[in-house]
Amino acid sequence: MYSASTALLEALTEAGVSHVFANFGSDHPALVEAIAEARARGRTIPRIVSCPTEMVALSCAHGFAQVTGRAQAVVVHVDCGTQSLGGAVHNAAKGRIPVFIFAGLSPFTQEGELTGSRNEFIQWIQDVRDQRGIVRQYVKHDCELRTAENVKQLVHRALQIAHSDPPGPVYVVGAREVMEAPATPLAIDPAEWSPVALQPLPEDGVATLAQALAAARRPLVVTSYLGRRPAAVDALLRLCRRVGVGVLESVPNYVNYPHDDPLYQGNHWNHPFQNEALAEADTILVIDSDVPWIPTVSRPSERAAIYHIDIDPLKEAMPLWYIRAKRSFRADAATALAQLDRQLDGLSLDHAAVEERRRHYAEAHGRRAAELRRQAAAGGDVITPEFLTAAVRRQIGEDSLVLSEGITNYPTIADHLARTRPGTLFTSGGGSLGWNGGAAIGAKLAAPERTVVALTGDGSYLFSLPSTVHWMARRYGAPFLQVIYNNRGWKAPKFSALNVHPEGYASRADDIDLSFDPAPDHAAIAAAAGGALALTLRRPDEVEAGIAAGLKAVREEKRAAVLDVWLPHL
Ligand SMILES: Cc1ncc(C[n+]2csc(CCOP(=O)(O)OP(=O)(O)O)c2C)c(N)n1
Ligand SMILES: [Mg+2]
Repeated sequence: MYSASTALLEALTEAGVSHVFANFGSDHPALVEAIAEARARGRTIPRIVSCPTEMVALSCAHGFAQVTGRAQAVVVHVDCGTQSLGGAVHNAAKGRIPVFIFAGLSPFTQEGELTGSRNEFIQWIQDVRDQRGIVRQYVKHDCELRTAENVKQLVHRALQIAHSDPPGPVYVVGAREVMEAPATPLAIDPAEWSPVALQPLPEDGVATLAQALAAARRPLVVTSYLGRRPAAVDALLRLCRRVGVGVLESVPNYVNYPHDDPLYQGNHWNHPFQNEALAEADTILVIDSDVPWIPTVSRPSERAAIYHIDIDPLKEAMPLWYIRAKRSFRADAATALAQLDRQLDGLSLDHAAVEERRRHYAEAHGRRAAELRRQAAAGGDVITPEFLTAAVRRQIGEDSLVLSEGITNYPTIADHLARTRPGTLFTSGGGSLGWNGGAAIGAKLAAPERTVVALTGDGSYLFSLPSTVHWMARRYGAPFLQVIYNNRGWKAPKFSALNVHPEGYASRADDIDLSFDPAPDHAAIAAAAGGALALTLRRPDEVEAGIAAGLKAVREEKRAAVLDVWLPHL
């Protein structure tokens, strides 16, 4: 039997999808049957990974794509499973993550007219008016498979859209009868469905930007997600060293620049003060950033000339967005930076000026490094997040893949991990908490030879559905080290409230409903669900040994480890 579902699996396999993160239901008999048939006949299909909750399934695909750049498939159950994807859809959309999501539709016949016709009560309940509407404002593309005859074309098309810049999630639905229907086998050349070519800068833009950077006194690059393509990091490093340009990361989602390079000027998040490098810059090149600065607290000088390169410079999906740029370009960062580098071959640079800029930035870099070393020292009898992160850095090695959902500790994690290699640190890129556990599994499945480390707030750990995550980690052989930055609750909303109302009632109240006391035994959840090594660390002298034991469990025993590390109370 060659059904629409056989065609779906075949198209995914041809397109290089190696994993299907699945949560099956009454809409999927044809797919379950096609999978079983393929296995029985020895046909290659993607690995099916059962995910007890959909939010975790999509987070797995998210982490996998961050490591490889490749979309994986997520299969969910009609409207209910689609809703249960929850905030993971927001994260994939905001984080520019390619992923193929497939959901069934309730059968559209009820008298047995077609194979797959209704035969369960729930098929009336789950028949909704606009299932695709549930996720439409978050996906790049949505479509319905209406006939078995063009399933392969529509799957390849959806993946082509998902992978074309800027990447994003796509959502495809098919009713039970359509997915059961016989299809005519069709040969397709996947090369004809490649993503669209990356966009370069226009020639006059290359000249303008190279000139502006070369002539500036304090040129600064501000970036957040340029490091999604490691090639762009190398290109940025070359350009900045050549011209003497500083680099400031704003809300970084990736490793955008090696932290040990003297031109690196740190990372700015919700810090409630003006960033110095930003204030003194006279020429600013914003490349790949959704939030280059927060004008109410930190902004460029009025006199600074701002230039902007982004694959989505208009941020069309955000109602409020502007940055006063002199020129704005829609272009791929790596391509644009390579063009600028070539343009500089034809310019005679003022070497003394380049040297002065390098020296200026190196001095600021040195001051910052000294301050970070001071912060990382042990803080008496409490475990500070700085001390913890520095210990994690020392033990995990430069090549480990780190997923950070540290929330109020995002800046500490970025600073004290001080990553030097592109593609070794990720955040979700979105704002819906709970990505880290699923993403860690996805990252491990994508790179089984690497050590995977998830750093999470205690709130974000609970949002990540740890019982699902740790059951999957054991079931699918995806062990990772998870470190919980446990401040016994939600510190971020406290920061938000006191920022707006510093002297209000909330500032004086004993309880503002944000603490988790008495705290759950977080690590024990993972032990119960997936046999993880579970450790709770309360004193600084337990930290090094705890991390070592966790890494040993992950690397040698091939089981996950959760370290619940008690930081000062929020
Ligand atoms: C799905 C979702 N629900 C609620 C929020 C609002 N929120 C932002 S940060 C935060 C607290 C996170 O707690 P934790 O992970 O422990 O980090 P901490 O703030 O303590 O550093 C909450 C509830 C959100 N961003 N996403
Ligand atoms: Mg917390």
